[in-house]
Amino acid sequence: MTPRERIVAWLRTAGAPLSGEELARRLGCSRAAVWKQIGVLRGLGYRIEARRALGYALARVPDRLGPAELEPHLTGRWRDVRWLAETDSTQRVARELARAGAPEGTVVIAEAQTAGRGRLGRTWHSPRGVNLYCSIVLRPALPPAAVPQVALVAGAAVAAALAATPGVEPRIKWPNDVLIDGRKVAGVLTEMEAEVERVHHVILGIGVNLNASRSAFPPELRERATSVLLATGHRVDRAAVTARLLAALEARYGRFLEGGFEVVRSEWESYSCLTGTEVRVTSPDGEVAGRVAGLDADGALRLTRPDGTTARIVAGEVTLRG
Ligand code: BT5
Repeated sequence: MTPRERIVAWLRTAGAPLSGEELARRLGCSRAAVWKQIGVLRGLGYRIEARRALGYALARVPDRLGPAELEPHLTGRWRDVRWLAETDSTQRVARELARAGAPEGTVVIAEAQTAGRGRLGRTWHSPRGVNLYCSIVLRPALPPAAVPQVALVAGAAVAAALAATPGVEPRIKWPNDVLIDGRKVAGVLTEMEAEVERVHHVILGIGVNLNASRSAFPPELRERATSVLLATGHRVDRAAVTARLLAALEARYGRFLEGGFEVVRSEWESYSCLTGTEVRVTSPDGEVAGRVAGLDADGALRLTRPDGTTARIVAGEVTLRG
């Protein structure tokens, strides 16, 4: 954490004002330097009151997803959060960190993305300051073919984190779109660097629409996308939801590494909106139609074709047949 982030964290947890002298002692700098940092924080939207003879007190924290805002909510071990006011894509930033040796659990969060990425070259619309855009560096000891399962694990974690918000009933559309009322609220993207047998790193990207209003979406997305605000009528505390999601993900990812996808499968299926429905899947191997029977132990989608035979789909796009 930077000195400013440490000041915020201390003021938040102190329960009483902290004197400039105390802050200077903790930071190992002069009181004038503390005073300067307080000025910068105020400029960033923190309301810090100076109480005569007592010291500084934090009256309001801006709605941001920086380390200082997340810190009080974080419960897991992933605490190295790199915050950016804006970037092209958190995937790009996390990949560079991973190449430079960043450890598993390093999290990159941006308030806005100018070139947010979806799968297959699609874009992820990333308006400023209302949603969550994060990428996490993972270093699973897995063969490359098992990496799509990480995205399924992430989908289950996103659904579980959103389900904790009153009034939200998330569903997952295979492989990992998270929907509320049939509209997409979150997307997951995994990108990896690997050799034939060994994964170097996986960059797990998660975008969740939290407090975006209808007008925050471009017209072509308004019927297909939603946010927690649009679904419930209530704004959420973005920092609290983000921390909940990271904890949900860390827990499931840990269980998955130990026990395989099988350990997460039943939870994933409990959120699935496809089981029992008639679908058409477009995959690199062509098109298959059938009724969704469920997920295999490795995360492949199992379809029952009209002639009763079973198809296993490992990658593809699902459309509902209605
Ligand atoms: C995804 O792709 O759903 C994966 C999205 C991952 C985004 C995160 S944000 C943090 C990290 N950094 C990045 O640059 N990316 C990741 P896909 O299944 O291909 O879905 C993309 C499609 O969803 C688009 O073509 C649109 O139709 C739709 N879409 C775009 N932006 C959306 C949004 N904000 N909400 C809902 N739908 C959206």
